Amino acid sequence: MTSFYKIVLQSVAWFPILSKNREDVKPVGVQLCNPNPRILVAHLLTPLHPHLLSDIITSVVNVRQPFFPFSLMRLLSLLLLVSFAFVSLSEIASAQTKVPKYKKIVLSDKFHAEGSCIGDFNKDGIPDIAVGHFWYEGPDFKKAHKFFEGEDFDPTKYSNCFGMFSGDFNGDGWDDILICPHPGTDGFWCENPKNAGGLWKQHPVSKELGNESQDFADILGTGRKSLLFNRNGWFGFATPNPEKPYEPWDFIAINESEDKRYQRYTHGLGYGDITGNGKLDIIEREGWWEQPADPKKPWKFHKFPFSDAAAHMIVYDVDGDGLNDVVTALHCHLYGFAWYKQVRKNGEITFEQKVLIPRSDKAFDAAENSFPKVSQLHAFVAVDMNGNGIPDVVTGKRFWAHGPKGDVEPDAPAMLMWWETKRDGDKTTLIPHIIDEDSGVGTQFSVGDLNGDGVPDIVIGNKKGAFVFLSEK
Ligand SMILES: [Ca+2]
Ligand SMILES: [Ca+2]
Ligand SMILES: [Ca+2]
Ligand SMILES: [Ca+2]
Repeated sequence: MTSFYKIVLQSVAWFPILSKNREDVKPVGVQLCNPNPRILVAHLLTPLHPHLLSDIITSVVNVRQPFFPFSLMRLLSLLLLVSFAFVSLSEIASAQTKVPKYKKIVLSDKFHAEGSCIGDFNKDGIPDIAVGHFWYEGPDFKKAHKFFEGEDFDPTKYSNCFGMFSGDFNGDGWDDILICPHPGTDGFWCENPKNAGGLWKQHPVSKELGNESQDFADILGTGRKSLLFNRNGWFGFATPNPEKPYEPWDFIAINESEDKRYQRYTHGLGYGDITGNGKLDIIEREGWWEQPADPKKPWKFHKFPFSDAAAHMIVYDVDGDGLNDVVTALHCHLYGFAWYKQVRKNGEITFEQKVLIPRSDKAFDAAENSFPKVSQLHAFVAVDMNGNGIPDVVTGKRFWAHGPKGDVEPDAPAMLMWWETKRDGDKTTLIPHIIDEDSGVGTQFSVGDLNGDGVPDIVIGNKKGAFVFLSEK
């Protein structure tokens, strides 16, 4: 052990810096407070996920210790910070190739929903999850609570839940749940009864809530998320009004005149800053809509053929050139997956297609084509899976989207996978990693850190059941 580490470790052994402030870094704090230097060194040399590192840095910077003079505290905190930063450099480099491992938890083998969400529904500080009409208590998700009407649905047909998003929609401090039911029917949110049990009271979000895979994001940058969907000829987003939380959400249409393309089963939407001016634009399969200075005025449409039938369309800078790119299914009921590199030609924005899985309505030989053989990518989430600070993409096969005979190779393995963003000059691409071959996705799913290790966990609801993929070492 270097003398530098000795000084730092002996210092931190005397006071509980980290365990005081943040529940989610407690395991590290407990180890750091242990006066046994071997444990401390072991921990410092254990690969640190960069998410966790940022939490630790936050905790150190925010530390308050009444027993030490401020300057000494600050010095010790800085020493600790420097030591973590020193160790982290090599860890960040190694994390780039680190593939997360998962334990599969089967919550149910019944078909309840094709969506899921994450929230703290009993307000005990531990993340819980919901799949269809049940929410499950963390951290083990064994105890289920029914919160709206549902049943064990026939997997050859459809459920009453295509998407779910959690948030505190009435501002009472408790996480509520938004339900996107069968496309084209009325969307609603369920009010958290604050541990009172029973079914949750329902409130309207929108009539005729359309699109097969909706999304939920802070489109206007106000700190309040909006539901992105389409409604009977109109494409736009609805936001809860804090003054009137129990009334239907305020809908802003981005198209100027009614358009029959926007119907209950429309495919494809997403959001991201395409122009680079800090405002989120909205993406659809036939182009993108530029956010104007006044978002209530019509948005400018830029035509571009991204996809024949998309699901969630993901926007981030894939190749790291400073321009945001688009990742999408080419057809979410057949084969086809691509990313589109944004390029500027004479100041105009356009895109170059980079195929990841070819667009095909027939089965093809994966080995011959060197593409993974997976069809029906009907739900997507962008998240940094390996902790290198660059978003990756989680997706999978929507199992039995149209029943056992309705789609290409309906009984092929129901893959759940993530695609690692691999930047390498002109050869930037996304590399597939299979998480599971007997689950897949539905029309929406959720990713978040359920067990506090800084590694994203995945919650799935689909026709095979309800599943959690929990990260493990
Ligand atoms: Ca909880
Ligand atoms: Ca609430
Ligand atoms: Ca780019
Ligand atoms: Ca985790």
